[in-house]
Amino acid sequence: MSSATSTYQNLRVESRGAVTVLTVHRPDVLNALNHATLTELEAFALAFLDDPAQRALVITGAGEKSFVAGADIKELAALDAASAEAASRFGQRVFDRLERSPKPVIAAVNGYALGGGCELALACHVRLAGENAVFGLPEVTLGIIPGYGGTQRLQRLVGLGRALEITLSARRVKADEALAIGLANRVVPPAQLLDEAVQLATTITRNGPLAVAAALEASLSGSGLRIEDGQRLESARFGLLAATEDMHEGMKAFLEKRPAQFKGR
Ligand code: DAK
Repeated sequence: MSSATSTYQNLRVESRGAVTVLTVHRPDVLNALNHATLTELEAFALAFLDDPAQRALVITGAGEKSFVAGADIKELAALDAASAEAASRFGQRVFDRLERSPKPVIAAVNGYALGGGCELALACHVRLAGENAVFGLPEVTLGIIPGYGGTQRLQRLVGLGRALEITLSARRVKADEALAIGLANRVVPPAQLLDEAVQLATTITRNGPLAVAAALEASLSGSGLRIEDGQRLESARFGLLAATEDMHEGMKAFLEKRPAQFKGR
């Protein structure tokens, strides 16, 4: 079954051309992520990655108030030491699948992105924020720490000092500040947010898919490496791309002053 037509309890999936729009849909709890939703998110991610017709993903939350207001606190309250670690590893795995996607993943942050919701946005490649977006990691107010990669990804995006201040104080970061510190790529009026995210995703889908995948892979793998090793990785990816039909088509199309027709090979 294609990722665009599968049905889920807590997710809504819609296809806009080659772009999939995924809406986390638990409006009664501001789209908080429970285990069932994370399980569906993983199944969705695998189906999306497997679907050649879908080339980019936009993730948003149901309603006008919240992207995702965190992990579901009712479920968190029931965890013990062993189950908490396992639950954390599971959520990390699901978010890793999104981050490691060779197809771009864009968060359209339409309100609260707190705790696990902020971590979901952090696992996306690009974050567009509605003017009403509110980011934050309030976990320490609950006596826990972020468990879905937040202690690792936030510092890579905004720097260790800022990440520690945000994590330790648990304060909320509004859209303008998120933009200023690099947590959001852009701030957009709420009514235009989804369209703008889909438009950006569509722009990316017009580029060579193998090149997009290689740029994602080199950038993400490289961010944990010494620059020399990262550059070696970049050269290796460049070498692989030079053997593709798409590279020859891209350059030929430029010289012939026409749009390229990429085939992904
Ligand atoms: N979980 C469960 N229910 C939630 C929720 C959440 N994260 N956020 C909101 N809700 C529910 C509310 O309880 C309320 O339900 P009812 O009372 O109507 O039954 C409903 O959504 C509407 O929320 P409010 O009435 O509170 O709406 P307001 O506009 O007044 O406030 C708010 C919006 C977002 C400021 C507020 O709801 C809020 O503070 N929510 C909690 C935000 C939060 O603390 N989120 C972070 C959760 S901690 C780990 C894995 C993951 C994590 C940690 C460890 N391991 C497995 C170890 C991650 C942790 C987190 O994400």
